[in-house]
Amino acid sequence: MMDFPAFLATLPARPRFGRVCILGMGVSGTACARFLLEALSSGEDLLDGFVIYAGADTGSNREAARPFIDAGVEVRFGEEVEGPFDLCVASPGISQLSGFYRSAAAVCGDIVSEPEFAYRVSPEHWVGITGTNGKTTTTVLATHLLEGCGIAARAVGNIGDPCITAVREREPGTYLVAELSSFQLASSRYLSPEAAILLNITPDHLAWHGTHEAYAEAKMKLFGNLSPDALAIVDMADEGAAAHAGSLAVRGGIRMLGITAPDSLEEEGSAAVRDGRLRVWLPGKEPVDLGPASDLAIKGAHNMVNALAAGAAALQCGADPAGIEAALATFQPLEHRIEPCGVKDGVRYFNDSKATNTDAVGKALTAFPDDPLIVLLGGHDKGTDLTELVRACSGACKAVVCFGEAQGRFAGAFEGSGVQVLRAPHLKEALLAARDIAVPGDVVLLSPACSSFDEFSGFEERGSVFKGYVNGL
Ligand code: UMA
Repeated sequence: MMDFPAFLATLPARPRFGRVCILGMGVSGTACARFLLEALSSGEDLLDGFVIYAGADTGSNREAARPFIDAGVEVRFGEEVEGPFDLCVASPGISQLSGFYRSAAAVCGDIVSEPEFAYRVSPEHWVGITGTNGKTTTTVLATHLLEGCGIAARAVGNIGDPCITAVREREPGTYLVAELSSFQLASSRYLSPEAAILLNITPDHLAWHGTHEAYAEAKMKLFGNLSPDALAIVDMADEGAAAHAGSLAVRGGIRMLGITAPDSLEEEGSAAVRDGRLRVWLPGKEPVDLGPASDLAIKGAHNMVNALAAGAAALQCGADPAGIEAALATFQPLEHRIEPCGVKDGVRYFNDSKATNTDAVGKALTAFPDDPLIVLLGGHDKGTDLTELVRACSGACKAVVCFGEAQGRFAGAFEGSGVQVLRAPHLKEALLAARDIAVPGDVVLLSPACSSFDEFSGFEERGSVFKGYVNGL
């Protein structure tokens, strides 16, 4: 990594922050603090000092704060911010409606998210990806496509790698492909990627945003500052995304690419799977063929949207179509997302533990249009309406196994649906029940529509344990 003065010399403009405070000492807060400490220690005149408001006085916050305390940085615990500050960088977990955020907003000239802060430091070569579902796959895929075409890229943001760290470490010309959550977008203002993707909008994170409208508005901030030659990519077949994209068309001056239903009319500014092939027609360019959809290892209608969106973003960043087609064919599903995890006695097993809501399960079912499916549903019940889930499963499954805390309500919802329903106390028994009724050619899919907290620490642990059980069959 180049030294700090050399890094500064690569920036189009020298940043100046004034007096800064950081809210939160998790991944985002720690990365920001590291960057600011380095800026301060470098002797370059970028800021007039900074204070860390770590949040509650917990063991983990104290531990994360220790190196900064040792380095002489002022660290405070508690949620009362005493200003004034010119700039505040707030961690995404801290809701704009919280007392902590409001207390900071009252005494700070500007309050931004960590990706916005990173963007202000280094605004070139960004791709932004948001949506309720599919962000991570699309982010990793777009990065994979750029790299496959010889364009340096790094997947950053909500995916877990903070933008500010990547900004500091990147060689000039490297693309930052940022997965951006609504929390991060809510406190962004100038962020202006070269390609901005909105995959879908369905209700989520109500507690943080207060209303669904506020959640959707936060997502739309991704498009707030697009330059005239940037590209807005929106799945127009998704009701929520299309409803909000209308305002972009009205605003004008934005190059838009709408992803449309399979075999819809091919026109400039659209992308779709047509005659089984991925077709992308960027505004002002020639239509491009990115190869057969059947070549992709990621399956399902939603993954076709992800592939079209990532392909379009890569084209926008200068990647060549042949390189994109080749890279699409080598991309493998991410862990816990319709991940193949074994074949036993002619039965194929898939781990889709990431599907913690009914919407995600509906999408997973489209990955198996011709296979007899047995789906494992259950875990910690989120209490959401199950009508749509039952409808989707009735059309696509030969059986469902309901397990965990949610088993009673889920099994009840399937009564009279015509689908065979089995019940099991936990994930392991659910898998064994599925195995017992499966015949060669069937698919057993863990796509639980629930969070995992009745039995596991998170969807990752649930998925890993499931794969272990499958291995043991
Ligand atoms: N804190 C408070 N008050 C609060 C919430 C948090 O004081 O109300 C403090 C905590 O004490 C702690 C710090 O803030 O010191 C934690 O910050 P954080 O919750 O924002 O989490 P980070 O560790 O900074 O991780 C964040 C994202 N987390 C959230 O958005 C909740 C990570 O996404 C992201 O990978 C990381 O930044 C790097 O960009 C995780 C996530 O769950 C994976 N995202 C949500 C999702 O995908 O659904 C949006």
